[in-house]
Amino acid sequence: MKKVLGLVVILSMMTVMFAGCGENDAVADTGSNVATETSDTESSDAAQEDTTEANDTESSDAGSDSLVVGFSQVGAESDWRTANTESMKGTFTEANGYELIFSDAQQKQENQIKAVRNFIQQEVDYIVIAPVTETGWDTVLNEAYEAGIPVIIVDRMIDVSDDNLFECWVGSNFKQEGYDAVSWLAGYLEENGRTDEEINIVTLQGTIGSSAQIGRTEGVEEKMADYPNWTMLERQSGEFTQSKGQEVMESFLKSYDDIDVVIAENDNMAFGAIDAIKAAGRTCGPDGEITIISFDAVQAAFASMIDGDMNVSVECNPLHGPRVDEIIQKLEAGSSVDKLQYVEEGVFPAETAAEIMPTRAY
Ligand code: GZL
Repeated sequence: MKKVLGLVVILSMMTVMFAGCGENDAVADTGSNVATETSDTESSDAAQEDTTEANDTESSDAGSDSLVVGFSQVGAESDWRTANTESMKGTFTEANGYELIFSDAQQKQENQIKAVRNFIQQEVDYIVIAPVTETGWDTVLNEAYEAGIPVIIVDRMIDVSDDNLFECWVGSNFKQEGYDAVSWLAGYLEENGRTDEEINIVTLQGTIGSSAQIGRTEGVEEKMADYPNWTMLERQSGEFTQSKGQEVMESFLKSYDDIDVVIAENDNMAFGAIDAIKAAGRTCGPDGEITIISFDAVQAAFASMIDGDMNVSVECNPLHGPRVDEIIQKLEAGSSVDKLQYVEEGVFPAETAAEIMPTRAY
């Protein structure tokens, strides 16, 4: 009710302020990198100005009886992240009974914390967070808890002192993804008569401290112990981006002349590694010198496998929107929800990429 009254006051003020403006003029840009569309929750834009310098924030149009969801997204660092954002924006629409306030934290936790405080200030109905890293969430989640706003975590996990600070988590089993990568490599080497060969591996890690990086690194490390003839030459973070992945791979190629396998903890870093390998006059992929193992399995990874550059991509499902919608509807109906909800995932090798790519949703 508070929100409706505030809205009437704000809209009256807006009528006076913009009397001479065209009907659909967007709300005046409130500062650099803030994409704010005209919405009937103009009061939220004033509150959002606190995060102007920190987040790209946008609100969708909505009716006053819509459920207001504040979503703090990591950033836009990868194809996977784009697909994840599209899934959330495609789900939390006015037609589905929602108003979405979306904030892009540009991969900085401090921006996510600002965005969550902004959501609390706006008295949203639900807060959804895709946390950039696992730690540092207790204080702001306590604030949301005190404000009585349920928090749902998607994608990466958080490490908090009390798991009552969030309703539930939807995401991937990252350690299992690491196990799957090792299982694929063992099978691939066996098929090629290389089971007993000395295998030298380098790893492009994701954002250090993110559960995707922690789980994939730990999963690979744990299962590699079963293969004493495999050596992990070095691991370094490529921060889940293509440019940094290429940069790190260039340094690996300068340091080691006997790399057999690259494990890239996401497809975009794999694309950067492939560019670096080719620029160095080397070859990769099923018919190349260096085997490329990646994670995410976005459509561009299938294209890379079809082009003969990448050997395999271990899927990481980004389509969390419908799952979160289902959770919110259950909570609205007073039902309980499972604390941890894993999404289904597979392993996609180059051999079947052409056949499967047309069926891929992202
Ligand atoms: C995984 C997700 C990771 C992806 C990357 O769930 O957190 O972050 O693997 C993305 O592509 O940047």
